[in-house]
Amino acid sequence: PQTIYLKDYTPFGYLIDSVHLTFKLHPTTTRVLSRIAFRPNPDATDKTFFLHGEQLTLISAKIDGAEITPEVTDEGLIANVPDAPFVWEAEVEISPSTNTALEGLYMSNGMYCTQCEAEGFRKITYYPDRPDVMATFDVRIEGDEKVLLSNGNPGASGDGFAEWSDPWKKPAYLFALVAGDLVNHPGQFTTKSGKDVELNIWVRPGDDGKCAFGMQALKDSMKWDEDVYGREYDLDIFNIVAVDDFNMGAMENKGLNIFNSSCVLASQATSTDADFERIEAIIAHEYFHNWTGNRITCRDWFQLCLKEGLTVFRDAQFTADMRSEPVKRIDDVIALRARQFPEDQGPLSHPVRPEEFQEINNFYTATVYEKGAEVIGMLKTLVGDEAYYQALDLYFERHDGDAATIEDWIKVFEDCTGRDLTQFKRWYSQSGTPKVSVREEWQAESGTFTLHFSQSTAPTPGQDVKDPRVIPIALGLLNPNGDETHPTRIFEMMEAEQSLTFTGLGARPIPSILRGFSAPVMLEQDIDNARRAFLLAHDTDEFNRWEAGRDLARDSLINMILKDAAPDPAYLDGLKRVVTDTSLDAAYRALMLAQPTETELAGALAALGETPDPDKIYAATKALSKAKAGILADDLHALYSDNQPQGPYTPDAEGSGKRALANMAMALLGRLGQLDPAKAQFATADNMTQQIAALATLVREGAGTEAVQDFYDQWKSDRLVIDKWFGLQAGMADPDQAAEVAKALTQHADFDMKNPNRFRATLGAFAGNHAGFHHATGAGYKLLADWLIKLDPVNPQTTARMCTAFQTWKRYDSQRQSLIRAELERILATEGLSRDTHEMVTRILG
Ligand code: B3K
Ligand code: ZN
Repeated sequence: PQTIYLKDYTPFGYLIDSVHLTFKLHPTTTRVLSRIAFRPNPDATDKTFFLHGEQLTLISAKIDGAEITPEVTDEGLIANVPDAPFVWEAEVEISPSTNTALEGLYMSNGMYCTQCEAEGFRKITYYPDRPDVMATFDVRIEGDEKVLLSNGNPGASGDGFAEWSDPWKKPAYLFALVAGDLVNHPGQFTTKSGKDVELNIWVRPGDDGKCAFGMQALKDSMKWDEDVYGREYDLDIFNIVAVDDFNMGAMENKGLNIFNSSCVLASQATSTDADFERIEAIIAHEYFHNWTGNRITCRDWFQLCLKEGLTVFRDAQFTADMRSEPVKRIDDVIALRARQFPEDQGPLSHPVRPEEFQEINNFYTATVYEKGAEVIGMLKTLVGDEAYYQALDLYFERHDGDAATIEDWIKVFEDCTGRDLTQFKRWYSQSGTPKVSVREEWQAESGTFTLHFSQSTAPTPGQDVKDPRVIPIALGLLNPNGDETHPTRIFEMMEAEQSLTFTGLGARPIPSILRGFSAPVMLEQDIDNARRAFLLAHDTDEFNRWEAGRDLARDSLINMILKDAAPDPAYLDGLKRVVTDTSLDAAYRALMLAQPTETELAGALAALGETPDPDKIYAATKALSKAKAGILADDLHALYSDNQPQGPYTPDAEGSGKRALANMAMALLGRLGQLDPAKAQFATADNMTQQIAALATLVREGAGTEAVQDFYDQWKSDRLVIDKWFGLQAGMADPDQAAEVAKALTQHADFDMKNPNRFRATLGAFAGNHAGFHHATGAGYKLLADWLIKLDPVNPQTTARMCTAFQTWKRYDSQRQSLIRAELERILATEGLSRDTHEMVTRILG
């Protein structure tokens, strides 16, 4: 396979003035007619006229009306063209119904839909399928379906056809088409300059009752982007469509966002509080792309974080504003550590802006998205809020209509602030998670307190030497009484070693370091449990307060695993105080009650140079939650009943926080053998949050057989709920039975490997069942590998993504390592393996 390099970028030899497309829809023989006005690009030296095209049957091609015979390969075509403006016309045939890769034009439940990012448009027609070639599109769709949609504003329509025209120049990856017998949930928004926008969420008949929440989220997003970033919507209409078969969450096509139905359909009965929050965030994310991604797009795919990091950062700000800022921050850091840290510390490590790839779809990663967002958060911290929004204004003003680069992005900050950001840019080019160590020095006689910081980053694939980065470290000081004497300030670390001194102190202070997780680093502090318990009780920074509890829990678990220690009383006492402190909000207390996952513990052990033993981790995790249940025994009933939200169900921060805390209490009661609350809740719940939490508690305690069947009978006609049913069983199965349980689920009549949601719900959840997946027999590894081999020819993108389940393989003992290696090699030896999976497995093997 061919490797593409950032350093090889050259502009395309031609510019496009306009694109006209006509689609004559048919499940197996759709015809696509294109008429494209090209002219030579004065800034390009290479004038090869190469158009991408894959899996297309070329019917005819013309230049300025004259039929030509281009040179066609598997990847595209080359033609001789005039050194002057010319019109390209082509007719191709494609087969949407046999397109199971879900890239290009495909069919899902009888409806036509598209996915073109990153390089799917080349499966629709011949085109320079690269983000720096931008054009206006006029589209005519001919088909019998009731609803025919494309990007932009609607034009003429009638019996069997509809026309759309998008006045904004866009790259082909933002093209979209939808055709089907859909119904709409309508809405309306008036922009701040008074423009009326028609809003629609299009769904299959029967799903129309699940659109109201998404519609409100869309309106909230539109308003928020006006208020916070001054960004207004720019078309007469904004359409969202829900499709069942979709490789990712959603896609920001101009004016026509296409969503995985799981990321837009919401109802009290079928969606959990977490689903509601996720749906709100994804709707916001895709909407925010209209400016950060669409109006300003990426010059090439190496710049992906330009739109994704920024848009994730923006959607996180939105969620923090809509809900709770500290809770959102804690959730994001948990996710970053669970998904990005392992990636950045293993064989798949790559810079936020990668410099090479074989298959770009493999780089829609936690590093590009989540670390990309962290980098923007650091930039904002360093320049301050005011300069941040000024720089963003300049970015929108200077680059509107551009296909931009990270250099362009950094330059607006430099121009606005006069700061030299050369060193900061290392965050985009250096991979790996920096480790920051802190040593304290206290001089009692002079009242001087010094923090000595040092930073280092371990080598990563292809990068042996790391240079010091700019690390904004938010910190404050408390005195021994627990009062904050020095509020949060930002220490800008720029050297490998650097110190910060405080003078005139009456007593040795207790520092609170890396508040709000101000940089995506691993902090190493030589502090004892008494100090952590103190911070858990007194820190004014809610993030660090949570972090102190988390550290205590983790260390306690590690001591239980490595030294057969008993659960740490300092942790349990501190936890009890926080969890029963009714002045703290319920969501925060629920977060405090949670403990590190088994996968996170495996990572923590590996970081200590220990080999994680999945069985011991499983046992310790269970033992710690029993100990928590024990110490909280007298409080659990009250925690459970006091936190039942009153009145009708609302998926807002307050209601979900209470349900989260009550459900935790229910789960802990389960650990004490008290299953009545769970049984009653399962029987009477009027919302999915409570129903599935009760089911999980029953299953966890080995008392769920009947409830699992009841749940299936109740929900068998709802695909999204049945995904949860598959996921819960595969994810929670007893480690010794997990591979069998997961295998049986893949043999269930409702298992459908062509549906990515179902595949992920089953095998993704199984891979997340740490002790089950890593069972010493290797049965888990074999099951996953078997299914990856089966799925690859059907859907390479989803297959490749799920290979990441193996990315941490070098953490484990040599026995497990050789079992995994054998499976990876078996996958690699599969004949006709996709480029996607080939690249992933090769990198994972290292
Ligand atoms: N931009 C899309 C992701 C496309 C993934 C292509 N493999 C969704 C998003 O980030 O908003
Ligand atoms: Zn995005």
